[in-house]
Order: sequence, then structure tokens, then C-alpha cells
Amino acid sequence: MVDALRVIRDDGSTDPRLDPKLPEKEALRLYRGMCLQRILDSRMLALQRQGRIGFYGPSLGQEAAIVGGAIAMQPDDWIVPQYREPGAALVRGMPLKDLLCQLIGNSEDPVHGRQMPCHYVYRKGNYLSISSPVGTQLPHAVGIAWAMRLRREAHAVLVFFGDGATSTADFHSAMNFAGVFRAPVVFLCNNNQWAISVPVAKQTASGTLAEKAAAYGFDGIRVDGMDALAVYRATREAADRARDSGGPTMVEAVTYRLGPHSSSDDPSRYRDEPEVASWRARDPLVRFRRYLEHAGLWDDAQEARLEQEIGDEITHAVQEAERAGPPSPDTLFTDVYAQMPGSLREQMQGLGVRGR
Ligand SMILES: Cc1ncc(C[n+]2csc(CCOP(=O)(O)OP(=O)(O)O)c2C)c(N)n1
Ligand SMILES: [Mg+2]
Repeated sequence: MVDALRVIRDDGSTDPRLDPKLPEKEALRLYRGMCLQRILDSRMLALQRQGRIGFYGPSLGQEAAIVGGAIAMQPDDWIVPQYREPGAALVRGMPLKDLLCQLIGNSEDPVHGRQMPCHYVYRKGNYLSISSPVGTQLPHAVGIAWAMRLRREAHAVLVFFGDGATSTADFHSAMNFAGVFRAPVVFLCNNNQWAISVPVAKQTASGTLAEKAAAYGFDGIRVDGMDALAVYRATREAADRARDSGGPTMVEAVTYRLGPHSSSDDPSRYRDEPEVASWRARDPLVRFRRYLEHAGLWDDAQEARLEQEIGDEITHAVQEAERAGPPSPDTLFTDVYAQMPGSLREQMQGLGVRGR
């Protein structure tokens, strides 16, 4: 494997030349965000199996590459997700209940039950709606970044995508436009080794994904995606440069999808357990916990308290969300036209609902 930037060593100490020196509060916020995403995943997969939500895309193994990247951005920056980053929205302040209501698609779902399940959005946190078609979020992110340049706003955009997305035409269009127009974007590629059942070796003939950036005229950097501080450092530097008119950067986080692609997938049908086990041994939560312990910031009692707290928060959010009823039928018609056309009004009346 080509060397990737790494900050946290096996014993929890850090490379002093690379350590971003996170303040204690930030380090704990990052760890909490990763633990929340981990626990949320197992709870949501269980809810899906019980038929209480329709669909879920977990991110087991990718917590550092997601939360480490999100936390490196400023609140006025934008985050453009693929579909595995609830941790990035939650760390920006998205209420868990809003996420749960979207997963159920009920009357309190911020998008009124109209999106596909597990396609949440957090407008207040500048977190764009999820893109299911692989790669389509990349030109959207570059568009937002270009708008920032035109408005002379010194912000940046962080866009998440997978190794599979690097094979799409949208990846090329987005990288090319961003390079030519120096759009303030950080392209964070979560190379989790698989695109459902297609391994990364069948996705590209390039040695790395990061090196693709060179063809578009900007830097690509490869980081250990199981190391939250490495992802944080690279993303932070790239975002600072972007805000400072230095143009885009691609960050390839080398990571692994330890779980299924989604609640509809069974990875044992296409990959071998020894491969999974070798990556499980590099668990990003264990690595970061070792760092916290080494710095004297964490112990077993704090870990137990955090797990309990997160578990209770999720239970509470599920209870609250399950109390809301289904969306009212008039939401089939609202929010589309400023002036509802007569044909729609007729259908709405036919359904026996009143317009708003
Ligand atoms: C344009 C398009 N083609 C195919 C699919 C089906 N599909 C959904 S996710 C996925 C794999 C994407 O892999 P990757 O980009 O590596 O992201 P990961 O799921 O590994 O995070 C595919 C092929 C799709 N959603 N959109
Ligand atoms: Mg992938």
C-alpha cells in the first residue's frame, strides 16, 4: 500500500510534527461524535430489522473519516454528503429526533416524508440533502463553492464520496471545474475498498485515488482513514487553503466498510472474513480512545458513562419520533408550486384534503 498520512501511533502517542494539537474539548467532541455514529448504526439496523424504519446505510469503520472531516470545517462552511454521514450532521447539531423522523418519514420529518428513507438534510447546519445516485453530489458541491467565490464569501465546501464515485462522469466534471476555476472545495473520498460488491481494484487502474487530483491541476493527499487526527489535519489544511483562495484539494481517506453496504446487503456473499478481520483490528474508535487515554483525557468510567448517555439519547429520540403520526395527505401537493395549478388543486380536492 502507498504510504498514507498517519498521526496517532499504535500506543496512542502522536507524531509531534503532524499532531494538529486539538484542544481537549474538541478532541472529546470528536470522540463523542464517532461513538454516537457507531451506536446509532447498530440501533438503526436493529430498528430496520424490526420493521420500524425502512432502510439504513451504516458507516461502521468509517467514523474517523466522517466525523474527523466534518469537525475540521467551520460552521459557515457547507457539507455535502453522499449517504453514510449522519455523524457529520449530528456533530453540526442536527437533533437526533429530526433524523429519526426522517428515517420513519412521519409528520415531523423536516422533509415531510417526501424523500427516500435515510435521505435526511440539516439546513440549519449547511448540510445538503443526501444524493443516492452515485457521484451527483460532486457537481452540486462545486456549484456551491463557486457561488461562494462569486459572492466573495470566504467559506469552503466539504464533499464526501466513495471510491466507486471516482468512476462517474460527475467526478470528472466536478474535479475539472473545481481545478480550472479554483473553487473552494475539499473533495473527501472515503476509499472504503468496496462499492457494494465491486472491490476498488476493479474501480481504477491508478495506484491511488488521491493521485487523480494531479490531472486536474491540484493536490491530492492520501491519509489513514482509521486515524481521526490524520483526517482532521488534512481536511483542516485543505479547507484553510480553500478559504484563502488556494483552490481545491482531494483527500483520499483509506478506510474500510466493516459492515454491510446497507440494510439490504449481505457482504458475506462477496468478501472473505479474514480481510474484514484484518481491518477490524484497525478500528478507528479504539485508535482514538488510545490517544485520549495516552493524553490522560479518558478512562473506563468515562467510556461507560458516554455509552449509557448516547444509548439513552437514542432511545429518547426513537420514542419521541414514534409518537408522531404519518404526514398529512396535503403534503403530496404543497411546497412544489408558488401558485398551485388548477389540475393539482382539483386532485387535491378529489382526495378530500384542504389546501394550506
Ligand atoms: C448512478 C448510480 N449507479 C448505481 C447506483 C447503485 N449504487 C448505490 S451505492 C453504490 C456503490 C457506491 O460505492 P462507493 O462510491 O464506493 O461508496 P460506498 O457505498 O462504498 O460508501 C452503487 C453502485 C446508484 N445509486 N447510482
Ligand atoms: Mg466504497
